[in-house]
Amino acid sequence: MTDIRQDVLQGFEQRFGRRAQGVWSAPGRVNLIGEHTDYNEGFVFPFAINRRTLVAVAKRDDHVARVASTFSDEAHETDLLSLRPDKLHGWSAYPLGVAWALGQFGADLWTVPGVDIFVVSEVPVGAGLSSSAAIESAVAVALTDIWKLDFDRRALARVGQLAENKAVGAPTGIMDQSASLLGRRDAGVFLDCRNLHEEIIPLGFENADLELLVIDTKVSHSHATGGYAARRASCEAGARALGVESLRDVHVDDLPRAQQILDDETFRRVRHVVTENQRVLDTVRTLREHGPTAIGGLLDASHLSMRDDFEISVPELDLAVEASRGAGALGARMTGGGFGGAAIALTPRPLVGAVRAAVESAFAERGYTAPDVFAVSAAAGATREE
Ligand code: GAF
Repeated sequence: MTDIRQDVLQGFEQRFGRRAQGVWSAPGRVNLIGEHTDYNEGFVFPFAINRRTLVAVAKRDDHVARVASTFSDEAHETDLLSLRPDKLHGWSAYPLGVAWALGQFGADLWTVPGVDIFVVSEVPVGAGLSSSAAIESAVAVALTDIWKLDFDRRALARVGQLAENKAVGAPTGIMDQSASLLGRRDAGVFLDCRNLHEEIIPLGFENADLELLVIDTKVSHSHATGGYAARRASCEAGARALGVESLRDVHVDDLPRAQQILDDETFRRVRHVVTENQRVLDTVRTLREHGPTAIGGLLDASHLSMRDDFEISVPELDLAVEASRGAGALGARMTGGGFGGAAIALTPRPLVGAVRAAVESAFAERGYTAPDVFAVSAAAGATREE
């Protein structure tokens, strides 16, 4: 048994004074490409990573749900029958928000048993690797099993998204939960966010002797405040002004007309989304036709679009991208919602040390907090561990 499985079982026993019924897990994610396209009904291409959140769960003989974890002293307790998303607070909004959201999707919270849930995570919080989707997805699969519900993974992704939107208060899309639930080893999840049709695409990093480095800038961000919602609102305003249901319906060829109709800022937001959708399609095609060493330019272009058009980068992310490219990474970009978090750098394995050193020394020179640089690989999605 791995250490983290021991931790979650022991933590459960210490906190609740009995044994857990089972352990479930779900991974964080890296988005290879396709940023702020999900809520515009566009394309994304993330993968689940080899860092997971584990939950140990046992049912109770009443209607109470209790949650506790290793990352917070705060434990929470609520009656399932009086769960309200606006009454949840702190980290418990993630697991208890999922219990509430399952009810919204048809689970009968009057008949299911109460539960004790203990959470342990190796997905860093605030690093842009979606520790939130990892908790939501782990709890979603655990409760689905314990409560004997008949929800498929796409429905569970929507459950996690609803919890995030209503209980956590972040107006996010469907990408992170989809990656965490649908991920496969060594493969990316190419998702059409309009119909949630997914295709599992082999990444081939290992055979090409490549590492995907994550550079956690330590600039913490939250999507429940500010910039994320503002970007989403700009996209919706752009779609309305262009007379389309969503920006998915705008194509690269339509951009000159869009520029005549929209104000400069809205146009640049729209241009990011429209060109990013195209870059996702190009990345998938290039990967298939020429392999992963050929996708670097698309990653670079994505970063520039987020920096200049969507304006969601920060100086630390730009520096991470610049320094890793300068030291030989094939392509690099910020990943996730932006305003902090992590960059990724697709790096030939022999250059990993040089890229890490270049990023660390560039950060030190500017007086930035030391970044955390580590390799991730594509891993399986949410599962029952035991
Ligand atoms: C965050 C959100 F949760 C996702 O839904 C997505 O919009 C992403 O930012 C940006 O691509 O991770």
